[in-house]
Amino acid sequence: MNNDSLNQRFGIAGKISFVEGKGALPSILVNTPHSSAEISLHGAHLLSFKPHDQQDLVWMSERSVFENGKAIRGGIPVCFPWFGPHASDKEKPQHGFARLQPWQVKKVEDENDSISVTMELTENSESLALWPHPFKAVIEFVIGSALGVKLTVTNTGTSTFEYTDALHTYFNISSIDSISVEGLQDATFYEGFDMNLKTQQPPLLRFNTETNRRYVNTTNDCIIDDPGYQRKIRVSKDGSKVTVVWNPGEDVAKTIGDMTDDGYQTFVCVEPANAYQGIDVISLAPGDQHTLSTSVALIS
Ligand code: TA6
Repeated sequence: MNNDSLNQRFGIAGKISFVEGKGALPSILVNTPHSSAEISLHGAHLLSFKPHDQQDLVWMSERSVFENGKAIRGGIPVCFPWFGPHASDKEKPQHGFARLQPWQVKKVEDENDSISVTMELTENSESLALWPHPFKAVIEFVIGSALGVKLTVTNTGTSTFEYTDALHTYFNISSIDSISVEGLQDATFYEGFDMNLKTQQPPLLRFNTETNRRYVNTTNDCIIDDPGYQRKIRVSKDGSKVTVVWNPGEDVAKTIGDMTDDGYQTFVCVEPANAYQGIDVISLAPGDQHTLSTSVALIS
């Protein structure tokens, strides 16, 4: 469906419009009494969520590529049906194919103070070549004073499959040196790909180097305290036992082509996930479904 047809079917004057976004990829612009947002149909990728009179809550890389088949750097990449590198085939795309494919808009609802947008991805020749399972993935964004994102995967095939997923949220921060993340004290984590389990002692996580922690068995909210922007962001989640916290730090940032050398200074990823064999892999029998959701809100 082109933007004209999408506008005719789902557009709402002053609230929802479909436009040609960066790289000519179709984008949805959302405007509510509390906030504005942009969601790309490419990857069902949230690019912006901006409460009025605030800096954007999500970060976008100045150097992000916007191209069919390529991943966008920033916002909320949807990682599915695997998180991180593929378990057995490193040639397969990191974080799965959901963020690389066009999604279909299914529903838009105007609830006065908030607007919800629902999009869907199902199996296709490219997905089946990478992952041989029929599925339906439905993502619902609720844009209002807070941001809600809900990813529901249904097994539409005839045999059980397993998958991992994440809502790989990049938060826009004033400076990585000055923020902290609360909510992970006593949680156990793997650092990068080191499989020695550690425990976080301090109540606050601070950043002065590359950080790639995969906290396992935590369902806690996290609070990002950003004194520079004078705000605290609460990140809640459901349907997830793993929280990933990532910032590449100075040296790794230089190796990431679609990020400026100093890009790492202004984001932190806090990612609700289901990940890791034996820890939090979702197994779905035919007809079953699972929902991973997150809610992002400013604490006043
Ligand atoms: O969630 C953290 C992580 O898995 C890191 O290991 C890092 O690679 C990051 O995601 C970004 O992945 P990407 O494929 O988008 O470059």
